Amino acid sequence: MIKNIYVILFCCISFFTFIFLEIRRKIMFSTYGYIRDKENHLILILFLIMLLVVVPVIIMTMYFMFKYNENNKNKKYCPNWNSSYIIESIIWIIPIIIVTIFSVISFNTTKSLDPSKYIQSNRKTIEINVISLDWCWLFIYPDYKIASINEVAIPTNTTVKFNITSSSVMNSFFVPNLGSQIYAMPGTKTKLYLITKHSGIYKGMSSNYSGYGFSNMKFTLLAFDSDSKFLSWINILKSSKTFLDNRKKFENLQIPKINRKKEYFSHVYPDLFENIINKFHCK
Ligand SMILES: [Cu+2]
Repeated sequence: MIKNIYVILFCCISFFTFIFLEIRRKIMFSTYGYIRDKENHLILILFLIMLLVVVPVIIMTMYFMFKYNENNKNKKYCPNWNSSYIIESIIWIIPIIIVTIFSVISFNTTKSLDPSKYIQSNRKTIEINVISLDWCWLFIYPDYKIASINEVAIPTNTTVKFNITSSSVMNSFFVPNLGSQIYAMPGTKTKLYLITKHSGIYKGMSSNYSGYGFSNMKFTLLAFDSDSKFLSWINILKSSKTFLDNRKKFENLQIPKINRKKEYFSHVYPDLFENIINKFHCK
């Protein structure tokens, strides 16, 4: 009787674990980006392969509980049993095969999702320069010579190329719902390609701890499904009264500040991004 309770308990725990994973999957998999879709696909495949291990283990556990139960009159008692080549082979070969499959799939997918790899789309690539500061994000549109703080806009289904650097310590550029993350490093330019599939407001952040004001170092990514909406956002920036037209104004931005509000600049002096990278190199 007590043994049966354990079985029921075991089944219940398995069932609820499954439900929990299912809910978690639903939340995790509500995504909107090309890269993130591929990542989810990888997670799902690995999850299914893992079930090939988990499900037999659950079944075998239950089977052994019944088979070697003291009430089972048909059980075979073999106190001198010491080894079995069949069992040894199974417990070594199957894990080796599974780990090999895991490694090959993970390696290939990870390699194909290299953030600096160009993603094809049938529209003109938009380039955005990103500078991480203490503790905010500065986005520069070199084609329009405008900039914004803590807000960036892109059109959907368009390849966006982010050139990323840091004017301070190391940070990490990350829009969780769209996929890949890449470091923003002083003196270095990193590249990240993204494509948004649906319009909306996305949360962006730094996923690399960088000091006191780090927890508020967040930005908003606006994805517009039409060029006119995107251009009207650009025009809002262009009509801003604040400029980023000299070195002095940029230095003001470099003063560490917590919880900086979004800001728009209608003019940015040329080569700002390159200057930031070069300031860390010896003259
Ligand atoms: Cu680094």
